[in-house]
Amino acid sequence: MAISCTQRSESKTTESSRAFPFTLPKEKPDMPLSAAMERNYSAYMAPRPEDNELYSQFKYTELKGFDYNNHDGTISRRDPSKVIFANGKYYVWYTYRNTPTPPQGADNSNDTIPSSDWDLAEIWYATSEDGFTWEEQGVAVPRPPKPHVGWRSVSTCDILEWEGKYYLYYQGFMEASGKRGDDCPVAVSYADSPDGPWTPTHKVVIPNGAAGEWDQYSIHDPHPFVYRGKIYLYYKSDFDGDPRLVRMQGLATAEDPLGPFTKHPLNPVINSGHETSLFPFKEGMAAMVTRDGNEHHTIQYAKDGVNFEIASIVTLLPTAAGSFIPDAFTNTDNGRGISWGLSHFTNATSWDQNHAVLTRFDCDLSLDIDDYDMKHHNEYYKPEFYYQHSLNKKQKERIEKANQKLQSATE
Ligand code: AAL
Repeated sequence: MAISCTQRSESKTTESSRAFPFTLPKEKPDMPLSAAMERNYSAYMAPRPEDNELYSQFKYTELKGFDYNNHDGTISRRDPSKVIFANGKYYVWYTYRNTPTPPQGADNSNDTIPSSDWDLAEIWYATSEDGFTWEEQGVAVPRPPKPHVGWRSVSTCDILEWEGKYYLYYQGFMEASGKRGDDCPVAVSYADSPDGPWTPTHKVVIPNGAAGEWDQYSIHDPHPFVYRGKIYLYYKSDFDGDPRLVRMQGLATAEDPLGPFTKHPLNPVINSGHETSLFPFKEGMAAMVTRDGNEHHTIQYAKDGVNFEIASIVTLLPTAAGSFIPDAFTNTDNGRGISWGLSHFTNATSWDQNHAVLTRFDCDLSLDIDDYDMKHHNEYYKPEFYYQHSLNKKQKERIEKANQKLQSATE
């Protein structure tokens, strides 16, 4: 049956009043929405990534000032702390390994041969005027004598400034990493100045969990902040191992930097991540969740610092980021975010020369800068970038077998 123009335009109007509009609404439109569109307005800080303060690309710059023995695997620097600014310059602390050989695995390790890249390590530090060229200052926390915590290796540190004093938290190994697993608790040293001297407490400040608990073997990546009037120390644990390891993030809080720390009853508080870095953001905490787990390559946000939700999905996140966070220790409820820091590249050349190098990353996860060039999301990489991620031998054999099966079935 023919319909009049009016009816057609009315039906079109009716139709178009139900259709999603051409101009993307800045606020959630009052209309029935799919789950994806509901999420686009409820899960993220803006319907477009460009306007999402917790979305960013990441740019990397090679650092100057660190020698790696021609990358022969005998010198490694990794797992940098947060960067702080004091005495007119930037400071960073990190795991420093300098051994006669590259890591040889737990079974081949001894008092001088490291089992892993962070075995037989110390905590060293460096300073910089600009964050690009660094001057290595030397050891901050050496390995203490047996039987003190960390006698085998002290690694993966982070810095806390509290009531005018400085505290370095670090993993304290009592056996070569890899004997059973990457097993260690966390210890702490303190100083009146970022240049030291550092006094070890020789005590475990974040203990391993009880037998059968998720964090019974490893307390990794200690990451302290001053938040909500307390010390909020986030950490990672490797658990399960069926043999596949699961890596998730926990939280422990304290009123005093030397403890006692109380582990949060909701631990793990982040269901993914390895070398995950956080920063105060608005009234909550944001997390750069890298590498492992269902929600790796995301930036997450928790208004309360505990209950994290995905705030953006990103690529090329810095691993083991030690961000420059001016309000990390100010007990802020208006966290401004970050724009740069140091991170690392592990296995920087080849496994038989296994070592890590420090690098600088830049981003726009800051409420105080508006770097549009950090907000692109239709990212493009050259073909050779993709071809570096090629099929392995087993995958090629599987495909060959599938081809043969198809050919023989059709003969
Ligand atoms: C890092 C961190 C911890 C682990 C090892 C060195 O990425 O998760 O420090 O123990 O790997």
